[in-house]
Amino acid sequence: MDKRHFLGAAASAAALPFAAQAARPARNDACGPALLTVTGAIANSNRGPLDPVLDQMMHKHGVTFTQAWAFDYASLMAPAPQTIRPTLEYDGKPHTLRGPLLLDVLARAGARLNDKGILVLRAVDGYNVELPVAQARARRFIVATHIDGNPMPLGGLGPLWAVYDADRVPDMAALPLPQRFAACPWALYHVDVKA
Ligand SMILES: Nc1nc2c(c(=O)[nH]1)N[C@H]1C(S)=C(S)[C@@H](COP(=O)(O)O)O[C@H]1N2
Ligand SMILES: [Mo]
Repeated sequence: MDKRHFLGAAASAAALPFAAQAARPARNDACGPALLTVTGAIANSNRGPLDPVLDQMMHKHGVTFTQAWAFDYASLMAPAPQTIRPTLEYDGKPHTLRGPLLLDVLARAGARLNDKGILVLRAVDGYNVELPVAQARARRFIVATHIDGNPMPLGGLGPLWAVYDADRVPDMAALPLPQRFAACPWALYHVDVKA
C-alpha cells in the first residue's frame, strides 16, 4: 500500500459514523491487543480457535487450539504483582523485575495446574521451553512486565518475560549466570498448558 492509499484508508476509517464502528463485533472484552494467549488444558475461553489466516505468527510456530484465553496488558495486571531481584546474565547485576505470578495468570484462564503438568512457554522469535508446573510453582515464576520500574519494550526483553529469582533458588544460584535463565523466554506471547 502506498502512502497516499494508506492516508486515504485512515481518513475514511476515521470518518466512519460511530454507529458503524460500534456495530463491528467485538472479539472479546479486551481493551488492547492480546499480549499473551493461553491454550491447552484451560476451562475458560474468550476467543475462538486458531485462525490460520489471521493468527499468522502462531500458525507459523505450529500452534493449534480450539479455545484460548487472551490477555491484554491490563488483564495481565489483575493478579497481585510480585517483585524479584535476580542478577541477570546480560550485565551480571541485580535488576528489579515486577509482574504477576505465572500460575496466577494461568489460573485466570481456568488452567488445570497439577504438579505433573507441563507448560510450553513460547516467545515471538520461536524460542520455546517446556517448564514443569511444579517448577513454575517452586521457583515462583512471574510474567514480568516491568524492569527497574519501567515497562519492558518489545525489542528488549518484553513486553512479557517469564522469569524467576534465580539468586533465591539455591540449585540455580550455584550455576554460572549463563546457565540460569534458559527456561525464561523473553518476548513471551503464548503458553500451552499440558495437564
Ligand atoms: N525469546 C527468547 N528467550 C530466550 C532465548 C532466546 O533465544 N529467545 N534464549 C534462552 C537461553 S538458552 C538463555 S541461556 C537465556 C539467554 O539467552 P539470550 O542471550 O539469547 O537472551 O535466555 C533464554 N530466553
Ligand atoms: Mo542458553
